[in-house]
Amino acid sequence: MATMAGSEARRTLPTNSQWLFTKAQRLMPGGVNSPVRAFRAVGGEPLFIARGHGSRIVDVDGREYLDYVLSWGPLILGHCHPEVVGAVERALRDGSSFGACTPGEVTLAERIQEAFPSIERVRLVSSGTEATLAALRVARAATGRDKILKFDGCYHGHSDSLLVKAGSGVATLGLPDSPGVPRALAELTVSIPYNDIAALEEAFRRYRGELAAAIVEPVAGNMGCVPPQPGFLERLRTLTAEQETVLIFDEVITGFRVAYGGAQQLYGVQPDLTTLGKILGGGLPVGAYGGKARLMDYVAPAGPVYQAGTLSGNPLAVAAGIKTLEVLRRPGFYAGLEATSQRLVAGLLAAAQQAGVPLTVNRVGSMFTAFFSSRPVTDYVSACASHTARFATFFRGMLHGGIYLPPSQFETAFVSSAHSQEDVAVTIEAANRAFAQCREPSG
Ligand code: KE4
Repeated sequence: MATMAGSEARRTLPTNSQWLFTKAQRLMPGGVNSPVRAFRAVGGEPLFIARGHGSRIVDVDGREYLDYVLSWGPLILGHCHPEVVGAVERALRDGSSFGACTPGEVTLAERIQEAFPSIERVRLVSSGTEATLAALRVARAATGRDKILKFDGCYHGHSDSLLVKAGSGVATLGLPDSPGVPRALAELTVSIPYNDIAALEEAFRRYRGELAAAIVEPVAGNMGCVPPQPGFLERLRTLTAEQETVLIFDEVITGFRVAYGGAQQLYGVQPDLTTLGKILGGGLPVGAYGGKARLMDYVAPAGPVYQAGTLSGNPLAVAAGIKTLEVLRRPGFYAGLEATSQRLVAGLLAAAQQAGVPLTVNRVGSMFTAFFSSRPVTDYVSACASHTARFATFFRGMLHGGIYLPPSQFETAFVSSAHSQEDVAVTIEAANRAFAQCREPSG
């Protein structure tokens, strides 16, 4: 009979991540500082990351992974890019924060205007959530209207007006998508299906002259990657212009990602306001909102719309952002990223086909999502029809194979300039093994 000592010996000691997660759950809600990190959509427990370098991260147990989360998009240059590290180190030696004007924020604002001609004025903030909530406030002030239009499956941060899900029926008043969001506020948000031009026209017919703003991810990233169908953004632009509704492109993900000038450069549709984040901060906390001067000059102290922030334009984040954009502007940067991303996705599709696993991959530049679905994914409903259990199996198989994917079917994976051809080959090899685990049991 096994003695206590023997059975104790057989029980594996918790990993450092497991030990830390047990402790973290007593200290932070769900043990995390942002919900998706908790791995609840894929099972298992989250890894605690010790460091990153280039295309890779290392967890607190010394395991190394190829990283396709890249901090949810900011690290288009990979982890610890030497020029970005150097820029932040130099800035830190002069001070971490002043709460005063600095030359760096002027430089970054210039870079933003150069990249986004639609942005005549810009305000730096510290997160994408701040950027979108402020942009909505400007639109409501400038139009004197209260209602806003968003799209099912698009996420714009956690401000109350945007944590709203579609009401029953198309183009009906919204419902809170989280406890704590007042129903009266949620009813000011109309949410309609993405890529649905008929629903778009119905919304602008039903709420003619009432919509302060329409906010959209010009390439959706938060239901997984879903590109705009031909004509969708153009129709949205026409309808918003006709009714003097402020068109807001939420380019927190797509800005500097799908092109240096974001989705508005890629698709040739210019919004009235743009929100930015992620890559703009090179891995440090930054957000921004900007656009037509006639709108942005409503913002205090130029105008009456109040918005403020202790760390807005933080010198370290600004230094990281300026350097990151400098590297992005170098000849051939996006061509190289496109070639790597194209090769990776082609390899994943081939591996899935080889394993007989139905897979649809949506990709725009270096953002992509592998949906476990045999049908096209063009909106939130078709995204939700994906086989999420099979995605979770694939995720765990890839993690076991040293590949760190976003821990949710409804998130977007990212490629960086640090991902090499060898990294792609290793990833596809791991996918061959992981897809084999996803196959329907034979018989
Ligand atoms: P932040 O407040 O998280 O900086 O940005 C909010 C936001 C705004 N707009 C878009 C299009 C976004 O994707 C985001 C945040 N993205 C998520 C991932 N899809 C951040 C990761 C997380 O929530 O932990």
